[in-house]
Amino acid sequence: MAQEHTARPPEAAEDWTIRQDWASYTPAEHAMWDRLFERQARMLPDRVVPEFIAGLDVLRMTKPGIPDFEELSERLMKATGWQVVAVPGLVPDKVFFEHLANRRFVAGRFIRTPDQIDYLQEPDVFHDVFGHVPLLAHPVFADYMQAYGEGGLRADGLGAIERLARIYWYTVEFGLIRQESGLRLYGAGIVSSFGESVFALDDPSPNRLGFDLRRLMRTRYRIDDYQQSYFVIDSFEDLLRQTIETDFAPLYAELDGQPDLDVDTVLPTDRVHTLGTQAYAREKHATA
Ligand code: HBI
Ligand code: FE
Repeated sequence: MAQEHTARPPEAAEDWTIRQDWASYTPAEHAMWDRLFERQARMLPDRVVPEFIAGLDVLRMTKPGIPDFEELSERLMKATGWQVVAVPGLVPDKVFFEHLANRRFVAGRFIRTPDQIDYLQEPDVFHDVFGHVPLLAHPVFADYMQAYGEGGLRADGLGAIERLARIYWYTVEFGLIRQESGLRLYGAGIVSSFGESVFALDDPSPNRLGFDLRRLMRTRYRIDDYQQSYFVIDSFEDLLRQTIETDFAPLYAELDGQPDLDVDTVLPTDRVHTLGTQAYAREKHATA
């Protein structure tokens, strides 16, 4: 993960929020949003879960330019009681969870520059807002995000943040969902990435495995390239139910005795949607 802020910058409030200062975006910054938006909007309709497109619509995110968080929050508040607040970059885990538990999504206010169009380390406003916010208009997904924040606050006291971060990574950021029409994207890290939106569904390289909470919590992840395994949920309802019904404290203790799993491991117990060739990863990360 990108470098986290260690000290709260002076312009940030106690809870690390800053003003978005929407009026200060330049035409070039709005144009960058439009360019990214159009590229994704063209490709996503047959790939992303339909609830994502519905979210773009209800939140009026289809209008040009970087969204104004106040306006966006007003619409989101009516839909599911969530808000979007600006932060200076990555915030400490506890601050992050505290916001989610209170139905506030923290978003970067800056936008990538043209030389960073396909890769950047810190989440910018396009990743955070285009990637994450549409599904927050979906009642069940919205509840899942809050439950995740509450779970994070409890995990923080149990020294289990890394386990919980893996769940976030393989669901909220890089999750796939099974629908009648086939596999669809819902993870924000995928839907905000031009390359990964194709790779995650179509490339023969990665594994696509059935979602299993315990299994996810043992699985390492890569932050520097496309994922080598994606996990497929059956529905948002099922994801929420499993998260709410699981008593995590004993689970953390149990998992402490088990080895971590590598990014490309396939277990005999996995429900395999696709057994990946790992050709992309092997070529890209060859160390021999
Ligand atoms: N801060 N702004 C921001 N955005 C994140 O997604 C984020 C964060 N801080 C911590 C964090 N994510 C993760 O470590 C959690 O998923 C555990
Ligand atoms: Fe994200």
